Amino acid sequence: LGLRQSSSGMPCLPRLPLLGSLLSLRSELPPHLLFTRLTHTYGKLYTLYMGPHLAVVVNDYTHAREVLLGKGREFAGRPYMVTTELLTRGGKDIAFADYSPLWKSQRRLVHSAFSLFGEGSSKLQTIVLEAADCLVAELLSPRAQRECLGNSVCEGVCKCVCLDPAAAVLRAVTNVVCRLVFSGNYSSGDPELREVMDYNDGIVQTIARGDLVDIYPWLRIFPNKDLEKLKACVKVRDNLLTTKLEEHKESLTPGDPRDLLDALLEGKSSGGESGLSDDHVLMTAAEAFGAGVETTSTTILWAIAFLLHHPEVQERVQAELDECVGVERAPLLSDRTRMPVLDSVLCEVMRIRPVSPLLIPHIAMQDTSIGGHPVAKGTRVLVNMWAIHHDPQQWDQPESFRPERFLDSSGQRVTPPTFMPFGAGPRVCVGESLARMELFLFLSRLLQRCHLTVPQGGSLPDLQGRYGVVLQPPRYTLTIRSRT
Ligand code: HEM
Ligand code: PLO
Repeated sequence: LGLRQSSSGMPCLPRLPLLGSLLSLRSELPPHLLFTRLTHTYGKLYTLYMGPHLAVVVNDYTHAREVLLGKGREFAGRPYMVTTELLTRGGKDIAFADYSPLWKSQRRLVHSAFSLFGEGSSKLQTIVLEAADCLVAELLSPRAQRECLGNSVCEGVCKCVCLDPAAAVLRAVTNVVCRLVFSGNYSSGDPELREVMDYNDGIVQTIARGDLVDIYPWLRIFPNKDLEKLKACVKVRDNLLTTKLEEHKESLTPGDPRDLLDALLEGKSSGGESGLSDDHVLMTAAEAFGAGVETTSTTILWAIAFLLHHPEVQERVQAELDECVGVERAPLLSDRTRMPVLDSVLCEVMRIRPVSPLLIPHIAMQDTSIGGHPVAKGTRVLVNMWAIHHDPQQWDQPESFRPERFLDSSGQRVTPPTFMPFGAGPRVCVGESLARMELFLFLSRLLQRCHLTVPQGGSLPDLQGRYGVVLQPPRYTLTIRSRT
């Protein structure tokens, strides 16, 4: 078609010295939508230059599978970024750390620590249900009723509450993760909880957003407000977690880990994972904490937003809850296999609004290839999960919210292979099963006890996401009514 091609033979966006393809990437659109649109001109596999760095953009399932699974090990590296280096003390975490034997053992350790709380243990279930009950109590509390945004219309006569759920959801999820990571438990209004929520928010706003300083590291020598903000938030995080780490070191009982910090400390000193330093323990705990909060709260807020748009789906979920669980007891993880409707709603939410639409950038650790095209060591690979989840060749009417696509003709849950909200292969999300359990418990309890609607005279939530290190829904208000 007369398109420029890079040395690999893949179509390449126009490129200038030093700037790379940045001029062609200037757009109103967030990157995942821009990359998807560019497929119309360049096809589903193309290259571009982020400043001096060559990147391949993968927009289809077949090549994503090759990168993540078939050649997963070859593409398991991570690029250097100024912001993530600051966040992780030079890659002593898991998500932003380059591939290494130490990274591998860190991952293994976190995996086994999570299984302590997850499947086969009732710990996670107890913690989440307690947090979900607090959330419902807070949403329907007399205070919420007094502060209800709809009081000017109904003068407090109706018992429903109209509010923005974001802060309460974030608080509930943060509390679950505090308990899992360092056995913290905060009541609403606790200043330390506020501190945690504030620093997390500051980091989300400033980290790995594809900003110029991540492309041209030398820019860090110039004053940069975002970088200053990131440093300040990281400092607050470090003070808080260092105190927790010291407390844990003093009170740890060998062989009886209470939480993730204990499990990491044990793994570090058991010799099996030698090479792990206190910094690794701290960065891993901080990351599990950050990932646990941001991804889960974002998915819950997306789920509520789509249920407000589709009241008939909410009714179907509530009918399933009434039939499988009733009103006498809370939903349990053991109910999950009997509740395919709720499970399909969660899948559809993660398909239509993946929290991480471009995953985390991968890097080729050796000379290799994609789709037969040579790819040199050091090339970045951006997997556009948004494009894969919205590919009209794979999904019927991909822009429509239709949970039924995850059910077969007898109503059982099915998972198309092109559905990969957690990524796949050696870099797949370590929190996947934890996240799935948590999402199921939170949403089932919320929908068992509450009915959610759009406020009278109010508007439906905007469904365009705000792109950042996670794709967040814009703020919205809803009306909550108790179902009991
Ligand atoms: C990585 C999604 C929850 C910890 C990832 C990746 C995705 C993802 C797409 C990147 C995969 C790649 O780069 O190829 C999600 C979603 C979640 C979720 C959709 C919930 C709805 C969690 C939770 C935790 C967690 C609860 C921990 C408590 C991590 C870590 C990595 C990761 C540590 C880095 C893995 C690596 O680079 O080796 N996640 N995640 N995630 N996630 Fe999650
Ligand atoms: C969220 C803010 C925290 O303060 C730090 C943090 C750590 C891990 C990150 C997470 C943030 C955002 C979501 C990420 C996660 C690792 C894996 C996860 C990027 C920045 C996803 C969805 O890929």
